Amino acid sequence: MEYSSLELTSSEGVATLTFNRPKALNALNSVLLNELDHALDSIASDESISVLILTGAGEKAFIAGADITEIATLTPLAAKKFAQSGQAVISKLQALPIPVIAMVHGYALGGGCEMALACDFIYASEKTVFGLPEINLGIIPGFGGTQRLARLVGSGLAKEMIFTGRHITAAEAANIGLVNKVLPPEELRTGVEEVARLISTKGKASLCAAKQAVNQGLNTDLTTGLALERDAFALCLASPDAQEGTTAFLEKRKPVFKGPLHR
Ligand code: DAK
Repeated sequence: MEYSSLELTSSEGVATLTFNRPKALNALNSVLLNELDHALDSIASDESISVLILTGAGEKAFIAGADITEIATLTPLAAKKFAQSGQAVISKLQALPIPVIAMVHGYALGGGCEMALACDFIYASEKTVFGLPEINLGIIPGFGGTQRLARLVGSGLAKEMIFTGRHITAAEAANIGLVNKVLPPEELRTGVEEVARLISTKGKASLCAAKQAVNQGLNTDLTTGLALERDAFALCLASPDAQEGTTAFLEKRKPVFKGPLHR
């Protein structure tokens, strides 16, 4: 499929998906969300991709939110469809069986902040501005912001951001645990690619199991989470990568993981 609002590239197991509507600060409209849905399916079925990086085109923004021009024209029925397909694609992103890193610069507002929150972790440039400004439009976040932000930074800080709609800096975002690492703009890509390459050398089955255990465990109590971890651990041991990892350790050499990922 040809994309008009996305760009997908891949090199040595690391794919980069770029939101590409720079004139509208990469705002999320239905065309982009449909393309994202398609791109995620093709990434999930591509055994050569181990890690995905998400980023935005242009200097000014990762994503400045859902496309307000489109939201303003939605009938209630169209709004429901937009909400359903938007939430489904963001959930698909979160459930992708490979690690996903958000490489964020400039504005990451509303749906853009929520897109980053659905990734496994976020690296940001010093010039990033995060915020959930939906309250200023008389609406609330609808791509999981009320849920994922509260789980990540705690309900008090999440409510303060959502109730005020205020922008926060990258430094503040790192301080509250929204962002893992803040880098100067010119070092962001290298920093993200470095960690992506490191992760891509690990076993796919164990990465997938670890991601699922953390994600599913966050939605349950500790006892159930520990049971999930036990099962995921047992499944990992059935993978060729576990054989390779333990054998390599005993033979005092570096492991070479070749997958496959049980998708
Ligand atoms: N949508 C559409 N166009 C946008 C946009 C957006 N979110 N943000 C920026 N643009 C466009 C601007 O209209 C402008 O277009 P032209 O006038 O050049 O044609 C161009 O991008 C450049 O923007 P500015 O001229 O405004 O640039 P500035 O540097 O002056 O300001 C800014 C940058 C990011 C501070 C400002 O553009 C801004 O405040 N943008 C809106 C930010 C915002 O409010 N974002 C939240 C959107 S609401 C739901 C799911 C999701 C959502 C809701 C429900 N359901 C599933 C139920 C999510 C909602 C949102 O994200």
